[in-house]
Amino acid sequence: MSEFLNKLNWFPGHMAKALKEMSEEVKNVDMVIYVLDARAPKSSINPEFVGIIGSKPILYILNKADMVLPEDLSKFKAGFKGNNSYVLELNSTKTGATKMIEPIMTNLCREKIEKNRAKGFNTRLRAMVIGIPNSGKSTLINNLCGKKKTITGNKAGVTKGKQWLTLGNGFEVLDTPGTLYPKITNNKTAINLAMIGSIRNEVIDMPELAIDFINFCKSTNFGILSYYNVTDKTLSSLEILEQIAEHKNFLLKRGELDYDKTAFAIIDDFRKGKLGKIILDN
Ligand SMILES: Nc1nc2c(ncn2[C@@H]2O[C@H](COP(=O)(O)OP(=O)(O)OP(=O)(O)O)[C@@H](O)[C@H]2O)c(=O)[nH]1
Ligand SMILES: [Mg+2]
Repeated sequence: MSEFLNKLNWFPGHMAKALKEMSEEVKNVDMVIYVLDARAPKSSINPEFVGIIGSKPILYILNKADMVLPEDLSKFKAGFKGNNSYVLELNSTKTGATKMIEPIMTNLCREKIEKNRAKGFNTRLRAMVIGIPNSGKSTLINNLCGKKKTITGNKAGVTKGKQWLTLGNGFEVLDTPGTLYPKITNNKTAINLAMIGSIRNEVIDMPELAIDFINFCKSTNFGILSYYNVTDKTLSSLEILEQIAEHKNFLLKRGELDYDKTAFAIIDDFRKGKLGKIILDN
């Protein structure tokens, strides 16, 4: 358990309920569309989904691909390819970005389609869209529909309940609330999920998370911090946070540095892509 997570609230009851509902709904679908966040493709895997998906075909979407470098993302693609699965990089906010999805769905479900065709009837494919909170499931569905039919927002927990949508060709997709899992034992995974906005801000110790992120920059790509004019590699992560606070003039009334405001600003800058195209997983 990561220290910056408040143990009480980060796996709320509605997620447990949603996971239960998904294990029921999966019986009614032909395949699953599994939306991952390209900024953390490995950390966006929810271990609870394995049992839910079973042997259904899976289309993995490496969503928010516009926020990372293609050459970095391509290293992660191989892990998602398989006999019964396909992987697609996507920017779901771009009009028309999802036009390849329907042919891929048809291809993944060709056995069922052929069986039905032999019996003389057409197949209207049904897919359940799943993923961690804030990965872009509802945005992807709106793109598929060609209009805004679901509510979206850049924070965890926007979709509250399941919702069926019909696409132009009669295919049906089920939007589901983003879900995490009861035990995130890997600290790095927890940090990444928090950074990409998959865990509600309210249960995160922001200064702790910002320090963890600065540690990540120091160990992988110090250049990220040049956004804040930080160039001295000998500084500790706390000293870097303090330098950023001074640089931004984030002070409390008594003239002390405002650690909370600074931490929130750094995390927000990352989430908005201002710090560059960064993949947090390795
Ligand atoms: N840059 C970028 N932003 C995206 C993309 N897809 C979604 N977003 C943004 O990500 C945020 C979350 O999108 P949603 O569609 O609400 O995410 P969700 O997975 O449905 O979230 P929950 O319902 O909370 O589980 C929104 O601000 C979207 O505009 C993408 O491909 N690229
Ligand atoms: Mg949603």
